[in-house]
Amino acid sequence: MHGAGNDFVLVDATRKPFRPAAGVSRKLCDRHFGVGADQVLILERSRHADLRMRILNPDGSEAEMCGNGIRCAVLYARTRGLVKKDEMSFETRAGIIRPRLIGDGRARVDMGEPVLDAEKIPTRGRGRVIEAPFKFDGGRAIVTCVSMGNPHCVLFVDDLAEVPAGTWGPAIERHPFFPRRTNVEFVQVLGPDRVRATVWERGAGLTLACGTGACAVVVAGVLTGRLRRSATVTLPGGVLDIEWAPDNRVFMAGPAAFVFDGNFKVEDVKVGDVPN
Ligand code: ZDR
Repeated sequence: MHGAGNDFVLVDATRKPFRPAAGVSRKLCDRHFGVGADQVLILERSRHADLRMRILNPDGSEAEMCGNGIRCAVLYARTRGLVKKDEMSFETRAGIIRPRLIGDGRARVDMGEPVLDAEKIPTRGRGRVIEAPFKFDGGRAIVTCVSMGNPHCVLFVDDLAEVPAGTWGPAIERHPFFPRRTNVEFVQVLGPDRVRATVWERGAGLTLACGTGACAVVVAGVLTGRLRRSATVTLPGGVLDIEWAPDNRVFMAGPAAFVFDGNFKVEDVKVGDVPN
């Protein structure tokens, strides 16, 4: 499945458990030696919500939340009859998330409240990290940090085309200021309710879209006086509509789509095939 080009191998583990060994997500996500995806999503039964969603990055790390993934998960669960209602709840490491299908393959998701407390994001900063000067291997920038369950570091730039996202991204992702590493958003403001962004994802690299990242971008844009509370974020793979509501919750709306169904045997997933 994919959401705005952020693509996933979604494993339905509601009937048969799927607890992959380390390295399996790297193999499945590999576009040459595996299926090819930005993340592996695992759907499971939950005692606390309609379903549980786990998110594995290609490097094997487990993410707390995935905004584009949760839209795919709600579409999958509804279409395949796992849950027989348009609005449902998903247990994630970032808490209970509530997506709702709004027709035409689109979903609107209550992404919860952003976390701005520097230590909780987590960062090694104190208070809030808003428009903070930041030096890293290969450059310097002004950054704003937000957690949407997972950590994000937002950089506003004058011209997105000029930004070396492929080298700045990994340098910032692995900077010791971020104890659990971070996703990195490069953002060009086009107007008070429009931005263009590129995302370097923790554990995944450059992707075509990032749902939690789009939310973090709008929160950072509001906090720094650049954006209104409702804005569209254009990513390389599509457009997401984000609203930071007066009750402090962030809502995201965007597309989700099936690509194909397939089967693989876990024993055929030979992790050692994938070069480092
Ligand atoms: C960016 C993301 N694909 C989404 O849509 O929110 C989430 C994937 C997880 C991310 N790479 C992380 O936090 O490690």
